[in-house]
Amino acid sequence: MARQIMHIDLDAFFVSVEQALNPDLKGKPVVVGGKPDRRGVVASASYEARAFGLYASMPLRTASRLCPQAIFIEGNFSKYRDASQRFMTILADFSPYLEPLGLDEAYLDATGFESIYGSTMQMAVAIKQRIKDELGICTSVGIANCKVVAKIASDLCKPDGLLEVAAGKERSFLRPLPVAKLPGIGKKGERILKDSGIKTIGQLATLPSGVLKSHFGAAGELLHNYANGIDDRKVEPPGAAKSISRETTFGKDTRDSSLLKATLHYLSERVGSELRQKDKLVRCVSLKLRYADFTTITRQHTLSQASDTDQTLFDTGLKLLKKELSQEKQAVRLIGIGISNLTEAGRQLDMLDSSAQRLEKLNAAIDRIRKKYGFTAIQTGRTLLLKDIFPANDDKGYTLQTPSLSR
Ligand code: TTP
Ligand code: MG
Repeated sequence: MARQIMHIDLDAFFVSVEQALNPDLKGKPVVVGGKPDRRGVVASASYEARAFGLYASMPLRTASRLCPQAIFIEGNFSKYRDASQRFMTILADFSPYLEPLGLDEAYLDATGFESIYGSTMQMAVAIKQRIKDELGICTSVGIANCKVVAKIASDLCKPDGLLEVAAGKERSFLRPLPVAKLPGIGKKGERILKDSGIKTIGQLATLPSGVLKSHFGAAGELLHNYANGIDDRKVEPPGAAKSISRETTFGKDTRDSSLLKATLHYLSERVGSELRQKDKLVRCVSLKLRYADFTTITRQHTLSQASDTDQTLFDTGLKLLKKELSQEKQAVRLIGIGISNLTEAGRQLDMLDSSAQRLEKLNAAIDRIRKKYGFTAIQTGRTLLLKDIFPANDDKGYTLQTPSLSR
């Protein structure tokens, strides 16, 4: 099932708070940032002020020249902090899967909530209405199957907008937009791309990821994915027991089962090592695969007993891998393993299970040796294959081919 991610952003936030507290300011060109005779820049401009060409970060003097009738306000951060807290509290009423980004925006995972509200669209309408009723502020909401598309959608439909990008339409939605709309492309990135004749996200999407890597380094692969409407990032509530994952993109798409297994084993070891460092146990193991045509799947399995051993992670991942590859014939571009649902390691292992105990001891011993001598000091049978494929790199382990994604 496609995910339903919302990006929610308050319109002209600082100005809207001032307008809610002083209705005389409504419908007028208003600037928060300071008086126009001051050095300093516009922090927030009302949409009426934007009609005169004003925008955030513009010097106040320039703003007052372009729009002399604008009302300039110093601003008061504690008011904005209070409004922000109330905004986030309203959102949390709608879904616990909430990830605040700064003061006036958040991602919300609404997958599975359709049945409660009728549709994600109707849920978004209800959210907008409550914010309007309780804070007196307009909001814009983007809905899509991933974060990056939802964020671009909310930006495009401002102010007081609501825009849903239907699953499967991500690429056609992004295609005509200027590259600057893509998060991560700043002024410099825009210039580099313009020099190569790339103006739209659609043009960017068709560039081979290698070309983007040469311009943007490790971020190139990510940009390539974003431009194609691919973004697997989860909505991560703050403070929640985070998931741990490791993934890598192969230099060349592959169906070679030894290479897939070896890589999966290596990634399982890396995940397991971090899990034990955090002194946690895990119940939910997931495998992620991206195929040659960029279709990306994740498959999950819940363990009957919480565990922290590399072997359990690998065995579970391998089962999921075998099942998945028996149904899909394409070559694999990326493989990853992740764990979620972390619990405190209360040593819940069944102490009668001597093989579980042995594995636990073995993993602890391997971790100690690796801590002392580096990750590649010990190689288990399966990862030995990697030795011939990827160069070992001090204590960080093998250098996988996309370090950005291998974390
Ligand atoms: P934004 O959401 O970027 O801007 P906005 O809410 O004013 O306008 P809109 O979302 O409708 O385009 O930023 C939120 C607040 O953060 C903004 O009201 C003021 C503050 N801010 C600054 O102080 N300086 C800045 O350069 C920017 C961009 C924002
Ligand atoms: Mg905003």
